Amino acid sequence: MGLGSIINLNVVILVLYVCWSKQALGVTEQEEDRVYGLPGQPPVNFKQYAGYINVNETHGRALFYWFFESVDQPQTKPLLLWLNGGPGCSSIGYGEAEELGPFFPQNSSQPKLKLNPYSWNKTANLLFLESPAGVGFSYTNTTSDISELGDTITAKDSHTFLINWFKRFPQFKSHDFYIAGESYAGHYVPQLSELILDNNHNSSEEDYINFKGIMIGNALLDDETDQKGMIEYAWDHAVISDGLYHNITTICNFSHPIQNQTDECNTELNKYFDVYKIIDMYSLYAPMWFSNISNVRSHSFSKLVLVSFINLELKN
Ligand SMILES: *[C@@H]1O[C@H](CO)[C@@H](O)[C@H](O)[C@H]1NC(C)=O
Ligand SMILES: *[C@@H]1O[C@H](CO)[C@@H](O)[C@H](O)[C@H]1NC(C)=O
Ligand SMILES: *[C@@H]1O[C@H](CO)[C@@H](O)[C@H](O)[C@H]1NC(C)=O
Ligand SMILES: *[C@@H]1O[C@H](CO)[C@@H](O)[C@H](O)[C@H]1NC(C)=O
Ligand SMILES: *[C@@H]1O[C@H](CO)[C@@H](O)[C@H](O)[C@H]1NC(C)=O
Ligand SMILES: *[C@@H]1O[C@H](CO)[C@@H](O)[C@H](O)[C@H]1NC(C)=O
Ligand SMILES: *[C@@H]1O[C@H](CO)[C@@H](O)[C@H](O)[C@H]1NC(C)=O
Ligand SMILES: *[C@@H]1O[C@H](CO)[C@@H](O)[C@H](O)[C@H]1NC(C)=O
Ligand SMILES: CC(=O)N[C@H]1CO[C@H](CO)[C@@H](O)[C@@H]1O
Repeated sequence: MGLGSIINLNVVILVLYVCWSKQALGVTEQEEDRVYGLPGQPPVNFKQYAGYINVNETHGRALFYWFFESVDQPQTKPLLLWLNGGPGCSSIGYGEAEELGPFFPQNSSQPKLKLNPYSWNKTANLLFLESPAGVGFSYTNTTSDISELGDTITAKDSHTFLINWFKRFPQFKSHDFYIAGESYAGHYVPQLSELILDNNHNSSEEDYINFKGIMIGNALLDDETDQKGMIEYAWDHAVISDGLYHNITTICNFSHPIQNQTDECNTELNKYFDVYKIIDMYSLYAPMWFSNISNVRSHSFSKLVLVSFINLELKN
């Protein structure tokens, strides 16, 4: 019996011991992830869980999640996965802590969380995922993974995450499942959706996901669609007039790269940009919050769009 087998045997004994002691204590992996309270957290009547799900054993990749049951009757509510964009934005730091999550951290000398009255937790069970590895609390034990990240790995790991998350939370497997996100999640959401749909066609019943729909805010899909969408949005929210909308849609061709638009088109686009000097394009009905952007006025559309996306990510 070589050293290897002694180590293997020890590992087996250790694994058996761990399994046995967990069972003896009646502790499941799900219960181990239960969060009973956070520093500075007001009392709440819903359950929350947080932890890691392994998505790739050989490379040691694990994704971090934070899950909130709906405030009442979680067993009757759908499950919603939320993804922030970037790429590189944390769904905990933005989605949970500033947008739709139940808790907003406060800037105070002591840890302090405020309840978010606009959280989506009344309607749905909320699952916030840090994705891909390297974002937020999600990690890999293989440093070279970080330079190989991209949409393909992100979608695949997120899919593996879901399969394994449902194994830890089997009571949610039959719930209607939705994916929502913003900005660069305009890539994440459809690509993960496609993987789920493909996999649902011929997966085992065990890996089937009861997938019902998607929602993307401020989606970054591709330049042409995004630019058309921004003009469309400005028009149907009465930010620009029928006349300007007509001029832009007849003069500009967004199939062309934005830096290749004609002078005639740019003249009309500048009128569109001028309006957003007095209206916050990310919150039309709220007072202006962001800094003076008129110094980018003369820059091209693409730069302004980029600035806008950066603004959004800073804000959201
Ligand atoms: C783990 O990740 C590596 C690198 O991303 C990939 O080559 C490998 O196929 C993955 N393993 C599994 C089981 O998906
Ligand atoms: C990463 O490495 C640490 C330290 O060896 C280990 O505890 C952890 O389980 C590994 N993570 C994964 C996902 O394999
Ligand atoms: C948090 O509060 C401290 C002390 O009042 C202040 O200096 C700091 O700028 C605040 N940070 C944010 C992000 O508001
Ligand atoms: C079904 O599984 C096979 C083998 O794994 C794969 O090649 C094929 O693409 C899958 N079909 C769909 C629709 O995902
Ligand atoms: C639309 O273009 C025409 C021709 O250049 C111009 O006279 C008109 O003022 C433009 N309309 C708006 C609302 O800018
Ligand atoms: C817009 O540009 C594309 C690519 O050059 C071209 O195929 C298309 O015909 C143009 N559309 C119009 C309405 O001119
Ligand atoms: C953009 O315009 C330049 C200069 O006219 C031209 O050389 C280039 O091919 C155009 N690019 C595209 C993708 O149309
Ligand atoms: C905004 O920028 C313009 C041009 O740089 C400057 O003239 C104007 O005073 C600035 N406005 C404010 C409120 O800072
Ligand atoms: C919209 C909504 O009902 N949000 C609730 C989420 O949960 C917290 C904590 O119970 C409530 O305070 C929010 O009102």
